[in-house]
Amino acid sequence: MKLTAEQIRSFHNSGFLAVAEPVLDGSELNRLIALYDRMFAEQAGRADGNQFDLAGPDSENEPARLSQILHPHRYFPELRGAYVDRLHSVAGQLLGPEAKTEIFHAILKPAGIGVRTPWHQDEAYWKPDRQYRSISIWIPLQIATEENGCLWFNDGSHEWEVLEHRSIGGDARVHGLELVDDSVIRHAVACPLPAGGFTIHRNRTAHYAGPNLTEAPRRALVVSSVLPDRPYPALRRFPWNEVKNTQRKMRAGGDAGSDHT
Ligand SMILES: O=C(O)CCC(=O)C(=O)O
Repeated sequence: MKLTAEQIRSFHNSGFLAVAEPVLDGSELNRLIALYDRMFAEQAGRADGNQFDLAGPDSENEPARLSQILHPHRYFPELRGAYVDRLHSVAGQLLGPEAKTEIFHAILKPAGIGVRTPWHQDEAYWKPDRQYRSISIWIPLQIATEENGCLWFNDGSHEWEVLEHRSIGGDARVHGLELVDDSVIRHAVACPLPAGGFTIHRNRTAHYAGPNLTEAPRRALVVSSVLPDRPYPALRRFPWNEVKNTQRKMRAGGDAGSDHT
């Protein structure tokens, strides 16, 4: 899969790119959907803190409204496939040959009850003492629309510092983060996609997805590609992660704080 010069230029200018040409064919899509639904039905990774409700207190008694599984291929290795190699070659065109590519997470907005993913920058989840250069490739396993929760990006926000975040709703039991002041979002672009199409965004690009208002689940798989991180050249703190007190962290034995969403 080769990006055009215009796509590469647009990605570097805007901090995101939507590619409508599917990276998955019909049989790969069907295979991945079957695995995906099994994985979420079994709550793969829950005991390790890798499956949780990103948008709520993640209690055992309530259905997750934004269910996430980090590193899902550790539980379902069959999730890997030739599409990861195809995406690695796309990532190489943006980050260069040193980039390493792997499935990163799966995120499910259930039919009807799936809530919004508030505006955030991925780097806000990570370790503040490291400097990152990475991309996330978000692939819907069905059509993604404004009604079921396609991604939106704020054009140019990859150039921002990491802005102040907090746990969603200011509730430290919630793993998911949101920008404290989302009035900075002035150039939001919705990116609807066909099944198997994909968006690409940088580690600081501010992004959002609306609630799932449809009768069908919104399934998305995320592959990430990273260059080696380096020490951050100044003292930096992300206090919103220091005060988090999540069930997933407890299940992981207290060590699940800086994982990516
Ligand atoms: O799928 C979503 O709702 C949000 C995904 C996201 O924030 C990400 O992959 O970085």
